[in-house]
Formats: sequence, structure tokens, C-alpha cells
Amino acid sequence: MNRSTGLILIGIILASALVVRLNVVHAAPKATSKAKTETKPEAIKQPNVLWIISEDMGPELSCYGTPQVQTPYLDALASVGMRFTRAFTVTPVCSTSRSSFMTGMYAMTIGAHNHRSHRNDGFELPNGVRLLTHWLQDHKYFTANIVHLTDDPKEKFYRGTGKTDWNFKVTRKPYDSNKWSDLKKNQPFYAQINFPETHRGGAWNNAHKFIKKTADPAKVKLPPYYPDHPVARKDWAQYLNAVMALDKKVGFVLKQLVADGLAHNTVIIFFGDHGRAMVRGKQWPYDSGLHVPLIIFWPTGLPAPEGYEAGTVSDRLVASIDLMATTMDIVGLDKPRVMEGNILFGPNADAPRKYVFGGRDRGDETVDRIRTVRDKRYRYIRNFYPDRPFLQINRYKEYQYPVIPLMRYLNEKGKLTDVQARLLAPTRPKEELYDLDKDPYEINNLVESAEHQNDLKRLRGDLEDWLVEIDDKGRFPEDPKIIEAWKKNMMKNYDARIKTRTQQLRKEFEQGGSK
Ligand SMILES: [Ca+2]
Repeated sequence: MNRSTGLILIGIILASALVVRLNVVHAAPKATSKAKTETKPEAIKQPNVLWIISEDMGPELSCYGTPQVQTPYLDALASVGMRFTRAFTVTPVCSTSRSSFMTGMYAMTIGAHNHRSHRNDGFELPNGVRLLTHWLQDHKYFTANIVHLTDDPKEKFYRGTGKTDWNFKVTRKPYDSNKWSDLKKNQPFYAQINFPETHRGGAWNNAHKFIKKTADPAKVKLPPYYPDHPVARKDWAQYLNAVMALDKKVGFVLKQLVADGLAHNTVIIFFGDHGRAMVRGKQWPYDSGLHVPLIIFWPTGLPAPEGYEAGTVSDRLVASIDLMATTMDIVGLDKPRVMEGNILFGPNADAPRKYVFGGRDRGDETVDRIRTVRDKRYRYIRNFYPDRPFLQINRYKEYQYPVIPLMRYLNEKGKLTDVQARLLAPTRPKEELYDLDKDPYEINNLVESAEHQNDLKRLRGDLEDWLVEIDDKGRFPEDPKIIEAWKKNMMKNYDARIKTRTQQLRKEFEQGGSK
């Protein structure tokens, strides 16, 4: 961690909070806003809430102990806020995860469980379920999904994506603004910033250009189910570079929050929309696809709720849908009766979770259904399509993840370890059970282990109860025409590109050799 940057930031945030307590005018450090920084007591009563959301990112930050990554700003935020080590999204891909955490409901309950579904068929949310921002707008909150962090229209780096990506029809304008500069004058506000760096694409590919010190591919730590090959190391290092570019943008936001005099009355929630965009990460409901970083900062200008302790690390189980329930509670809204998310803090807090649940369904053209439950120690997984390969064809991933063609190539040469080769097996186990304490990479399936039969039965039963409780819509197969349309579209978009890229990569594999 860059200690000096981190310490400066801690100082700024604490100083800002202290200023409020002393009720004096805040001396803003190099504010880029013209707004006055004087604080008003009435603005403090209704907290602002800021969600900063990283794309496709597991807890690969330096404050979570990941080597070769330096995230001074998020580390600093964690050091004055609360860092959660067991936070999970309920699904491992953008649209289903976002449909969940923006409604406080499991995607499987509300019928939003198939990736990029219901875009043009008029499908609406069930009665009593609404977007977070619709609740907030009716509660007289100003809402924003920030694209423009500055007022410079030419600014390319310090921007948000404005991503929504929901699998249902939105019946009303979901946000009032996309400009940061609208926030100060429209308090109380709820703002969301979605950053793209850790999503594969242009921002990922260029991330190393925006940071001072890049990750060293030779020193990154790869999961054992990836081949230890220069291509895999380079890919992982670029992911960490993307994390570092993201951190730089988070730092910009935090500094701007202070400069605008908003740090004293804004609750900050930072999390990932699901796990990393790697094989066995995004789209797979293991820890590697569901485990996300979560940092919550409670400003000291507001009384901290019971259960929130600044500067601490919590190992309680948190589901992404809890963030919506908690946000509604923070602003003074009652949690709707049907909501499946839990309130984390304060007098209305729900009991801490014993389990977090999740799963996946169709992703692009790839039909699947997996459900999972995890307690603090074990993860149980049920595969509803055990007759299909783990790496059944998904053209997006075949094109985007270089480790997939690498593994296919090395498998042909017989150069994969048993653990790695399992990902290319033609079938999958019906059930999986992992001891996360002993096996954080989830590679030793304990379903046949005599000493784990009690835990297996317990979690199997909990999962079955949950499927009934949430009225899981994934039990109904999708219209085959929808799947066929996806397949045709993906073939058209990707087949030629995959062929060219695989040929290029194979040359690289041959030159790189395997270690
Ligand atoms: Ca995503």
C-alpha cells in the first residue's frame, strides 16, 4: 500500500468529519468544485448515500491481502470504515446480480434470473417489488447514476458507465441525473457510480497506462486450477492493473466528496457487482464468482448505528441484496415486507445471516442452472445439468478469457494437472461441498467424505428449503426460441473472431511453452 496517500486520505476524511462536529467552516483541500463547503445542520439529518460499484471484481485488494496489487484509497477507506470479509453477490453475472441488489430480491424470485432476459417483452417486477431509486425518489431523495464525475465533457478517465442492465421493464425514470455536480445542491441524495476497469474490454486493456506501478506477472498468485503459464500470469496481472486503475478513480471520488463538503454526511458503500471475469469466476457460483469486496464508511458527522464499528473488519455473512435493505433503513424508509435482503445495522437490523444463497441460470447462449448455499465454513452446490461440461460453450468467454483456449491447448498436450483438467471434463458432479477454511479455492469436493455427511445433509436441506421459500422461477425452462435466438446471435458475433484469436493465441502458447 502507498502509505502516504492512504494516510493523507484518512486525514482528509477524519478532518472533514471533525469539522462538522466543531461546526466550523471546512477548509477544503484543492476543491475542484466552486460549491461552498460550509455545513448545514439540517443537511446532516438525512444522510446522503453513495454506492461505488466495481465491475467483475473479487476481493483482490491490498487490504484483503492480495499480492502485487496496491489499492491505497480503498485501503484507506477500509481503515476508517468497516471491511467485510464474507460478502457475496447472489448471482455471478452483471444483469442478474444488478437486478437483485437494486430490488433487494433474489433474481430467481422475481424472474430476472436469466442473463440479459426480458429486455423487450414488457416483463415487470412483481407487486411490491420496486427499484431502490423509485423508493428513494418517492422519499424525496435526489437520485443519480454518475457518468460525469467532472464537468469537463472531454474527460475520458474519470467517468462512470451509468450501467443499469436490469432484466425487467423499468416503468419510470430510474435516476434524476448522471452528473456529480448535481449532488451538492440536491441533498439528500442517493448516488451510484459504476466503474468499468475490471470488466474486460477497453478499460481493462488500457488500465496499466493509468497507474504508476504495474503488477509483476512473475509474482502474481494464480489459483491452482489455472495453468502456471506466462499467458495466464499476464492475464491475471492485467486484472490487478485494472483493480489499481479503479482504486485511482475511487480516490478521485473520495477527494471530490471532501472538496464538496459532503464527506461528513454521506454514507459510502463500495462493493463489486460479482466476482472476477476469469474462468470459474464470473458466471460460476463458487466463492470465485460470488465473493466480492465490501467496505462501508459511516461518516462521523452522523451518529453511527449499532453494529457499525469504524476501523474494524467483520466476518459476518452479507448478501448483496442486504445493501438495498440497509440503504432504505439508513434513509428512514421501512423495509418492504416482501424484501429478501436484510438490514445490517441499527435498531431495525435483522439477525446476522447463518447462510448466503445464490446461483446461476442461462448466461448468453449457455443454458445452466446451479444453486448454492454457503455458511461461514462450507459451500454446497447443486448442478441441475451434471451431464454437461463445466466449460460448456459460451462464446463470450471463449473469446474474452485467454485462459480458456490456453487450457484447451494444454489439455490436448496432456499438460494440465488433475485439478485443472477437471474444468475440461465432459460432465460435472451433481453435488459439490467445499470446506472454505481448509480449501479456499474450492477444489476438494467433500460430497463423498464420510466425516462431512452431516454438513452435506444439513446444507442440502437448507438449499431445498430455500428453493421453496423463494419460489425459485429457475425451475421453469425458458422458451427454446429465446435460447435459439441467443445462439444464432452469439455465433454471428463471435465465431469468426474466436477462430482468428485462437489461432493467434496458439502461436503465443507454443512460443511461451508451459512451466
Ligand atoms: Ca459485472
